Amino acid sequence: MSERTLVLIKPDAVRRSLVGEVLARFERKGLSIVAMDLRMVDEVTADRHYAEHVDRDFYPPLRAFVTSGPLVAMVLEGDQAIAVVRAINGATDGRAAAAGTIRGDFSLSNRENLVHASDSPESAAREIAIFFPDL
Ligand code: FUP
Repeated sequence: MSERTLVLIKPDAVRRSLVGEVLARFERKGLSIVAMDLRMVDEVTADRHYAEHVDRDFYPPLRAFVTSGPLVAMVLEGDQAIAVVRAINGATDGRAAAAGTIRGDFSLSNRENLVHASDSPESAAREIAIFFPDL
């Protein structure tokens, strides 16, 4: 079943010139780009996006990180895109993520882990509405 998912190529990936590397993995898998935009995220938007985490100890540095420079927001579409993209991204902590995943290959951090992807159809709908309200 075709799904849409919200993907962020985070500021660490932009700073490290890994946007093309990351995007190529999604494209080669067969996912379609529905929308894509390089932008800064302000603190209000960060708080909306990470609503489930705003009270966590790790949130202040996470917010500082995600607002620290431009990121690439996109909507990807394809068969079971939500699960497929999360498998391509790998486990949250780059140190534990499997080799062959984006995080496993390029991240050594539990915070600066290069990518975000929606974790359920409900999250995807909520997050797409935050970043691409016209879709
Ligand atoms: P994920 O769905 O894999 O992006 O992971 P979570 O929703 O659990 O966490 C969201 C983001 O919070 C992660 F991408 C990185 C950050 N995070 C931390 O900075 N410290 C933690 O201990 C856990 C998550």
